[in-house]
Amino acid sequence: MNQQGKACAYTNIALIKYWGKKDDGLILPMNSSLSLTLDAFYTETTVTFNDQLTSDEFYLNQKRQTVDETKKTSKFLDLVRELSGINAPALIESINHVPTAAGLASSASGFAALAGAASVASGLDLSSVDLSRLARRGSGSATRSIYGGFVEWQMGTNDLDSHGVPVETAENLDLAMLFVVVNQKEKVVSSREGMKRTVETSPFYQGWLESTAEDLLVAKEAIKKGDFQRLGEVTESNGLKMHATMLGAVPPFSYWEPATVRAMQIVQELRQSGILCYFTMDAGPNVKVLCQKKDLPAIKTKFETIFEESQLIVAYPGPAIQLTKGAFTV
Ligand code: 2P0
Repeated sequence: MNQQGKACAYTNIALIKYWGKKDDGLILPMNSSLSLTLDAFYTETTVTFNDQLTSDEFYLNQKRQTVDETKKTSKFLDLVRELSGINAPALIESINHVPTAAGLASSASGFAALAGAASVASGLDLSSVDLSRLARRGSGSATRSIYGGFVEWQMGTNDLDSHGVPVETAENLDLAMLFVVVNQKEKVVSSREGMKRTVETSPFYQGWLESTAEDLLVAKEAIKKGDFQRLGEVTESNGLKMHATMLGAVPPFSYWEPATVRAMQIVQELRQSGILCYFTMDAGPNVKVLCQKKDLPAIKTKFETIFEESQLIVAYPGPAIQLTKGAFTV
């Protein structure tokens, strides 16, 4: 047996954040979230089920991963084996296309590509909804990387109804995102650990949940109407509120560094000078600036006065996952 599938999935950045799980095993979130899939960072993965192998073999960027580094991938493939009735181990070859020194390695594109490649290789003919549900079991943010453009991850109530859904988008929203890479080092608190600690200990978490539901409605309405300013304002506010919950956790933590705050100030200065742009940060110090394409040159020029050119990466809205059936030999 030698069954192969290939997938290319793009990463996404949440404008309305996912922060906290109500079910750690199934990865069911505490709140619905909304993201933009981007073209600049993606993962290409090939999965080959082969009963000649004695165990799963995982190569990331052409480097063989240790048994320990392969565990999360194998656990995910066990799900696919269970669904498809395949028992064979797999060869997993994955290339992360992230610009050098970006420090933005993403589990979103990684698990979306793995879900896509493995489901094709195993002969599972999944709908986008079912593929999104499957990707969710690897990593929450991967749920959204099955679709292109704006995507809502509807939290649902169980394994069946928690998945991504494309968001109705006005045609005039001509968007871009500038990544300001502050630090590329491994984060001290993983997002998985950080969100768990926040849910369990932060007194601000309840306030986050209540206001994020409202933020989601505002963001969807702004996207539908093509209201960039409203979308930007709610994006910036939602990200700040997520980071505020971490300061209330026990022990408290923050991902910000001095350069993170400096980048936030630059965005405010740009706005004061009449250029609309808005920041958001994830579980790390890097800053993402949401803007309209027409303003990108001026925004980039301003950031170049403080940051190195190599710290600035431009991205545009990106496509849905692409699947290819590989060689099929028995
Ligand atoms: C998001 N983040 O919505 C949020 C905002 C980080 C901050 O999804 O535990 O790697 O695998 O479900 O998806 C990062 O967390 O976490 C994330 P798991 P994931 O993009």
